[in-house]
Amino acid sequence: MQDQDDPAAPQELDFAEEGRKLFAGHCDFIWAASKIDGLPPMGPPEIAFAGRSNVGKSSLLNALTNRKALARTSHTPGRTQQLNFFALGAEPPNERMRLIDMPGYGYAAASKSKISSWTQLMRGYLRGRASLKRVYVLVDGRHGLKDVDLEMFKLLDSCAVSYQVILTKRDEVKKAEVDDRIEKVLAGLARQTAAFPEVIFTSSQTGEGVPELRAGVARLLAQMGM
Ligand SMILES: Nc1nc2c(ncn2[C@@H]2O[C@H](COP(=O)(O)OP(=O)(O)O)[C@@H](O)[C@H]2O)c(=O)[nH]1
Ligand SMILES: [Mg+2]
Repeated sequence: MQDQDDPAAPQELDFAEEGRKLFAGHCDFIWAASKIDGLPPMGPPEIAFAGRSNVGKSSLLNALTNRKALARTSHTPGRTQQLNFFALGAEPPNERMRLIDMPGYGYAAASKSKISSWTQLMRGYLRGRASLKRVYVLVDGRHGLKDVDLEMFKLLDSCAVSYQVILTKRDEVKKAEVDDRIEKVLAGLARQTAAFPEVIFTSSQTGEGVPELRAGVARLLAQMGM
């Protein structure tokens, strides 16, 4: 781990309990935006979850927040091309932070107009959203990085938004292949300026990696003094 040698740096372990508490609290859907002029007013820190369609985004959001169907809201047809906002920790306006479920990308059958409205919405949100602290880009652990993921990294770099890769579906990956999968992602990220150089391998089915991700979010909040 990157900051293990620095005695002043907070250790991930210290944030495990913080992270658990953060995600055990209130969590509710508060807002959906399909156009850039439809965003909610800025409030507490925001973290967003992005990834290819079917990567396991909804499942991970549910696992993180211990819900069965929190992110089902975004499953409703017609809502998939929206940014869905969830309040975490308490009800607005006292929520500690917001989770944002971003519209999936890389869907083979997507039309040109759909892709262009996706790009407009994403770009509009990613630029100039001061409260957005990090984007977690989910990548299917069975397949590793795809070209569309690299496109997403480019977009995030160009918007100067901090992001971190989360591998999903660890339960479907052979133990012997886990380290290699992580190494390959790190290598693919080496030249991406805004990428956080750590990968968490999760499974929404077994819960592996979920406490680590919660702890990472708690550490992020702590680093901002929140
Ligand atoms: N084995 C396994 N399957 C998963 C996991 N997470 C999601 N899936 C499956 O992958 C498919 C897509 O998941 P979903 O969360 O809807 O993906 P989304 O489109 O990114 O929101 C569903 O069939 C899920 O059951 C996981 O951790 N392990
Ligand atoms: Mg989904």
